[in-house]
Amino acid sequence: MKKENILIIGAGGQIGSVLTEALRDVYGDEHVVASDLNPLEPQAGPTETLNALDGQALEEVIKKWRINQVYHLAAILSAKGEKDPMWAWNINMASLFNVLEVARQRSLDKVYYPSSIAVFGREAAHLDTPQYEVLIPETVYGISKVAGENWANYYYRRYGLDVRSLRYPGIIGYQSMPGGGTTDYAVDIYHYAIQNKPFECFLRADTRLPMLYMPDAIRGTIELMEAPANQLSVRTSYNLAGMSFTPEEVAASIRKIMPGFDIRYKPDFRQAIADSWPASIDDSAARKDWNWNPEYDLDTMTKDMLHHLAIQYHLSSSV
Ligand code: AKB
Repeated sequence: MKKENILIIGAGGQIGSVLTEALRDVYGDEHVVASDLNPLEPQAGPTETLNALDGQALEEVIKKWRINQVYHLAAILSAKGEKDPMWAWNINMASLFNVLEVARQRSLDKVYYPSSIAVFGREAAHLDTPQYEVLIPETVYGISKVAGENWANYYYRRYGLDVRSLRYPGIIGYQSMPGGGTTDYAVDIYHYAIQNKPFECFLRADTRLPMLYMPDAIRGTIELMEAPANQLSVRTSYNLAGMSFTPEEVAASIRKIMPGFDIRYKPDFRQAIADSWPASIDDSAARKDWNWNPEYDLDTMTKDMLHHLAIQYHLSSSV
């Protein structure tokens, strides 16, 4: 077992809950402290109830558990952020500054900070959006991620703090539910399908967005964090891609297994957000620097999602 003491902030969230388990498999239950704003259920390793806006509380948790790596996953996502932009900006930026400052002052070894495809706006190339592209985001979430990436880069260049980051596309998994994002439909759709319920999609049928299956996202995150520092040429945030699809394509993929699946379309305010994002991402820098290589495509993901959800919903079918 490797000797690290890791703190996850936002461990109750969609990615945080799955990443906590994966990191505990690598580093041992006792070496991964799961923290969240809301109290977490008792679990295999230590937990803390922590508001990342409280810098002093954050520092105390870091001291208490002799933390040397922080994964800061707490954030207000794209759709929720648009309901109260100033609130979202304050949460996303103030929590990041607390993490960066305590990491700098206590000379932590590494910090992980997720960014997002939301950093891009309509001025960016829509297809195969390059690593180094104009960043004019149209959501407060995207603006906070552009700023956050630049602060990550600043702390690396100015103070030598080893901050690493990925621009996540929409993440799809059966283990947890997303909240407040524009890509959330791509998780919900599977839950409706497995329960034989018709699904109302808040995006248009032809809205193509970059997506990634959870096992790839978790593996990519850990691979980036374990890569030798001298191999990393990007210190803002790496583009990360898996697949790209539209709602009608994911519905067609589900119908290969569940032919009766019914989808309707009722686009809402999230359509404008999706329209400002790329349809596909060029992740060649991640592939070159630390050998990123996703394993799942749409159909293999659909098969795996429906299989696991059938078990979760106690369905006897052999999906
Ligand atoms: C969202 O939809 O806001 C997130 C993201 C792409 O960062 N899933």
